[in-house]
Amino acid sequence: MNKKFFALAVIPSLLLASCDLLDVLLTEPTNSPEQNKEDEKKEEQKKDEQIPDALAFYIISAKFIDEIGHLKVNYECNYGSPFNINGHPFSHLNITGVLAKEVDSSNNAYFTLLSPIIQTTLKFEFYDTNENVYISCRFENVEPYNEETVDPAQTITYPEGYDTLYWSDEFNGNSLDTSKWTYDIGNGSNGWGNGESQYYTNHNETVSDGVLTIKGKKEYVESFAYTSTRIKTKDKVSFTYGYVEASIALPTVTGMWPAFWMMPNNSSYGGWPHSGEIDIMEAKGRFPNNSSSAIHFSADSGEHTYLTKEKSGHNIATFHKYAAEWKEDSISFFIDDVKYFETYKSQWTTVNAPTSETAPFDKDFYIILNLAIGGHFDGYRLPPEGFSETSMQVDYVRVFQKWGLNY
Ligand SMILES: [Ca+2]
Repeated sequence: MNKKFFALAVIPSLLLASCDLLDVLLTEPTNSPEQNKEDEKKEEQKKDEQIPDALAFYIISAKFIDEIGHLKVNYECNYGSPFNINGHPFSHLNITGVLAKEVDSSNNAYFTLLSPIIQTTLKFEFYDTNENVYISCRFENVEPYNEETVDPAQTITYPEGYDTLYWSDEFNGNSLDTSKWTYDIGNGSNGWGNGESQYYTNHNETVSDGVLTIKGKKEYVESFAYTSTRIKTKDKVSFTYGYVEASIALPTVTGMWPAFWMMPNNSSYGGWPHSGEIDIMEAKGRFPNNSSSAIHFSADSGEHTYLTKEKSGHNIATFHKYAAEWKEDSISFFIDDVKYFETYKSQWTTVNAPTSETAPFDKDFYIILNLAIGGHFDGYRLPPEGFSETSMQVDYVRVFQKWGLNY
């Protein structure tokens, strides 16, 4: 097997040396000159013995060893292992957001990834003890578990400038993957804060032929006249920044309010709207050629405020790609790769971090898919007489990031 060379980083020894000196001056002013001399000598010895001029890391192979995302990576490192580089302060190895759980004596590192089948390019990161990425490197030929039936490269089109698939659900199974999603059940408080008329169940959705279908039905449950489903990745998959895309076909029945959106995982800046909300796609069923995007946050005064834009000219009943590109300084929205709305950090605020330039859109968010019925978005309109059911279909949800950026 060909060995490939993937990363080389020269240790900034001059910088290290001057930092060490500064550290000595700041933290040990009362030491005797002899003690200082001895310490310096020890430091020098330590560097001579333990810090290489360059660190090289070779990935020999990376292979999924089962269907549920267990990955085995065989590597060589010219200076110890990723977990024990002879005293050099690397604390851990991370691969596209997931920590290695174990390293064996044959230089195999073991990971559990969220997207086992379709991930063919992986990003490795060595961290130092201050949680800074020290080396980033990539490996492009990850072997899927079953090469016979899956050609991972064929199914994914990367957005321009993005080369890492951080997470996705392709809906290839026969039921909702509950390692990725959880249900919101019921009608929430005041229709999930929106005056929605449906009751969300854990069974109005199906997964088949590679597509998630969420059904909105005329059906009485509890005291509500409609049922539907709402799913989210909260506490399972959340992230900061990236290109978030789903291919979705929407219902065109009056009263339908389908959405693909994101909420903060930890609400670090306080309850809604202070920690933000990113609505990648919302639609009103009675307008079959329109959808919109929005971000919500709080003004300096603490009042709810938002930026939104509607786009028309696409038939929402057929599949279209709806996406948000979320960066530190902007959030932009796309339909079928065409940008139609951009917001900038100078427009964002939250009352609970008034001096931050990037708050509240600088923390981990999670993804939500739902089909609401009624609610304030389209003036509490309900489906017409005789309505029985309709649906929203999702081919995939993907989160892309850029290799080399420390997301
Ligand atoms: Ca699919």
